[in-house]
Order: sequence, then C-alpha cells, then structure tokens
Amino acid sequence: MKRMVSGIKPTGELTLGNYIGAIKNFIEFQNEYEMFIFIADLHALTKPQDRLKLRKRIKDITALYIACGLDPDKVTIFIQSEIPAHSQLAYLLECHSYIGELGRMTQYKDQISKQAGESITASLFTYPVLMAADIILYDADFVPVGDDQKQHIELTRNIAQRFNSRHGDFFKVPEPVIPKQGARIMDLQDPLNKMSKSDDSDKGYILLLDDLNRIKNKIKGAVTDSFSDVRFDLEKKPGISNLMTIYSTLTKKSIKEIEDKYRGKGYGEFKSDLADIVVATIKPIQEKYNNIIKSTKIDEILDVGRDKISKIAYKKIMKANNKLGLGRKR
Ligand code: AQP
Repeated sequence: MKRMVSGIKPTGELTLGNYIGAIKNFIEFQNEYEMFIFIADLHALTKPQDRLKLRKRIKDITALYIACGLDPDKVTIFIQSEIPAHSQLAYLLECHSYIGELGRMTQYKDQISKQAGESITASLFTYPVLMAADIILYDADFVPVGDDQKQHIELTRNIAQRFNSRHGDFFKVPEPVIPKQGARIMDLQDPLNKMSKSDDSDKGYILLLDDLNRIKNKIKGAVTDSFSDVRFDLEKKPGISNLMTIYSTLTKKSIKEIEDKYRGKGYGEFKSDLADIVVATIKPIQEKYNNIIKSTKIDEILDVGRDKISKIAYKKIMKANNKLGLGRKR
C-alpha cells in the first residue's frame, strides 16, 4: 500500500479552507493509502504562540480530524513534537539545503513582507526544511497539499534527491497530490488572498467551530462584484467564483451545473443556498467534535499514534545518522 503523509499547523482554529483543501481529501484517501496525519505543532512556533492556546488547539485539531471523518483505525494520527526524529532529520537536511533556495520560497517572501519591520525568526526561513523532514522521514509516496504548498514539496524533492545522490539511494522522493478543485479557498472579504486561520479579521474566514448563524452571516456578507450573474470567472469575478468553488466542492455539483441552476437568479438566492450547504456540512462536524472533545479518546488515539510512529521514525533517523558517519558504527 502506498504511503501518504500530511499535517496541519495549530496556528489558529481550523477553517473551511483547511477542510476543503486538506481534511476532506484525507478522508477520501484513507481507504486507498496508508496515512500518517500529524498536528504540526513545531511549525506553529515560527511565530510566538500562547502556550495554553497552542495546547488547546492541538487537541482541537485532533478532535476535528476525527469529527470530520478521519478513522483512527485506518489513519495514524500523532503530534509532530512527540517524535524527536522530525527535528533531528531537519538538521541533517539543513546541512543539505542552501540559503539561496530557501530564500526563493514564496511563502517566506510573503511572510516577511507581511511582517515588515518586525523581527523575523530563523525558523520562518528554515521551516520548509522541517517540512521536508516531516515527509521523507517516513518515505512517503504522496503528500496531499493545497496549492500554496506545491513549492515546498518541490524543495522536499530536491533535498531528497541531493541527499540520495551524495550518500546513495536512501529517501523516497515524494509526489504532491493537489486537489483539482478547492486547492485554494480565498478570503471572503478579500478574494485575492487565501483564507487563513491566523488572519486578524475574522470576517474573511469560516471556522469549523464558528457559531452556525455567524457562518451564514459571513457567507451572506462575502465580497462579490457589482454584477449579479452567478458565473465563474476567476479574473473578473474572484469573489463569486470562490463561493462557487466552495459550493461545488461541498455538493460535488460541477461549476456548469451551478451556473445553470442560478441563471437569472442573482447573488442573494445563491448565497442563501450556499449558507445552508456550508451549515449542513459543518453542523454534524461540530456535534461530533463536542462529543469527542469531552472524552478520553483523543489522548488514547494520540498515544497509539506516537507509539507506532516513534519506532518507524527512530529506525530511519538512526540509519540516516549512520549514512552520514555520525556517532559510532552499529
Ligand atoms: N484557504 C485554503 N484553501 C485550500 N487549502 C488550504 N490549506 C490551508 N488554507 C487553505 C491547506 O490546509 C493544509 C494545512 O495548512 P497549514 O495549517 O499547515 O498551513 P497553511 O497553508 O499556512 O494554513 P493557514 O490556515 O493559511 O495557516 P496560517 O494562517 O497559520 O498560515 C495545507 O495542505 C494547506 O495547503
């Protein structure tokens, strides 16, 4: 069975973008692949975090993974920081990465322009290497990611190939799996920017744990254009096109079917229907989340995940150390 690895960082509460671009696909893949899904808590530290909020989010994401439909009997779920080999391998890979290539990462460039004038952590620069370690530590065949992570997977492939060419075939070179639709759900207030969980304004994102009425209001208040035809045109009508993408991914209706259904009907009716669709998706997730978060299930799942993954990770990092001549020969 081919192996898939992916994770989400606990920098905020999960958004509809994380659901459509990542979790929904994990659920579809879980019958087909051996899946290792983690909570990328080390990645959250590239920016300062409140420790109690971070700890709560780690549990929330685990509960939401399950509430959204990940089956812990099929998928191994674990916390990244509980497996020290991630950081150990990241260092070894940093010794095989170049400042030039890391400086070309678009996400890094975006972040430094957003944080202009602030102190930038070294980890914001090096985290793509940690991401590479997260993946190749497990010899993943595939990595399901949203559009924005494509460049990081390309870097991962380059680092793995470089290591292999210097030290002999050792890491599997992974392939990204990017959803055909919904790989980049945009901000509801600023449809030219990605919906992100750590955004300052909460009107632009829908959280999986948002109050249901608030979700409806956010959709009804989403920025569209001054025309009223429900037509997909990313360039001229980014707002309505983003809403149509959400509609299409949640209902499996094609964009053409949606255009036909709302021809001559205007944005009001479309937005109202979409609000109902989003609420119908999120309501059962919230109900399951509320049950799981109160139970002891989360710790049990994370313990099982940690124990299984530790063994695999330890073996690989020891072999990597050996390859590089570190420590004593065993
Ligand atoms: N808006 C989005 N549309 C589609 N996919 C998305 N993903 C995130 N936002 C969208 C996908 O979710 C997975 C986990 O993301 P992450 O938390 O590890 O990193 P991120 O992409 O940086 O997510 P955020 O929400 O934007 O976090 P912050 O605000 O902290 O930077 C990835 O597969 C991602 O593509």
